[in-house]
Amino acid sequence: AADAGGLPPVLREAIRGLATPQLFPGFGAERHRSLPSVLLYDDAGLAHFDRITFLPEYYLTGCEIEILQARMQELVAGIPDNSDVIELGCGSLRKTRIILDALDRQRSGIVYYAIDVMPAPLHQSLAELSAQFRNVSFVALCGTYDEVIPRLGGSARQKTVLWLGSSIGGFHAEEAAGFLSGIVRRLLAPDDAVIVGMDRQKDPRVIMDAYHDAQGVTELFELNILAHLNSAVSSYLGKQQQQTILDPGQFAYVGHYDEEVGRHNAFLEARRDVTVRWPRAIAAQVREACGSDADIVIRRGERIYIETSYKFSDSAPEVLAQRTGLVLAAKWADPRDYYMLCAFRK
Ligand code: AVJ
Repeated sequence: AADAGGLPPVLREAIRGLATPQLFPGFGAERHRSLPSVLLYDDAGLAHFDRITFLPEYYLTGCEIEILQARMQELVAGIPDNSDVIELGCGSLRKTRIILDALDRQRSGIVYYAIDVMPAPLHQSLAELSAQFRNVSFVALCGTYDEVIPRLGGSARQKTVLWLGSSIGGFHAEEAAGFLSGIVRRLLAPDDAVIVGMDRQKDPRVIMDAYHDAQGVTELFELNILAHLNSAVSSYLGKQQQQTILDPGQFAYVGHYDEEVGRHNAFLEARRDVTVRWPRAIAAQVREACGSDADIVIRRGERIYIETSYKFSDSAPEVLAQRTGLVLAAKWADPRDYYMLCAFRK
């Protein structure tokens, strides 16, 4: 039998998601083909996303920075000398720098752990950042949370975990609570803190604009998931020659805000009938992942589900606290009430 092992988990998930439409929370009995949203974040995807955070329509980042600046004293007050600050998914470090600046001026002995799956933003910034601060040392940890969290546990120092950018919005409610409970259990001691950025429910037009910017950057960002899939398969096969699983030119980005649930959903819609032919070199792995390596036909108009961005109600932080066994200590909003930063304590 052919060796069917070794497919990276994210590719396995991508292949299964494409081959077999699945049920998802909030879509009723409708099944969707899908791709794992982590595939959005290769170097190109991160560069697109960084551009998104500067777009006038994408208010989330600006609001979060506004809140951080307005509430920095309260934030710093909760972070004692000689404690650890751990940022989950630090991205481009734009916000990190604001927090580090304040900590450096007011605290000593802070260790700031920046965790991200992508090495690029981390290592570019590491040298640059660590040279700038006297009272904060900066440690970059590259990897998935499962890989990295075991390397953080065990210290007796007080911890503050930062989970910013409404990253929590990418998880369905049960997953978000499960993920956070895992952090609480594996990483936190009583009195340790978690700060979570949550985008709020608001006028649907404001949210739709945030995900349909005039310059089309969001569309580039979403379509790039296909280029990344193609290059991930290529590099798995160790070939110089680029494999094409799905051609980005055959898809269009479509996003919808579901006001009832409070979430934006992003899809790629086939512009014409599209056939996926698995490269022979991965046929065995495809069979192992989904039972068959038959061609897939994605009909014109069919939508591949890419990502969800939940928008949160007033009561969401309290519900999250209950589900994770945390105590909601503070809820900070921007003047327009578009966004909130929530501080929880164990
Ligand atoms: C990084 C997941 C918070 O959902 O708003 C931005 C990703 N997608 N524009 C979000 C995203 C399209 C973003 N998160």
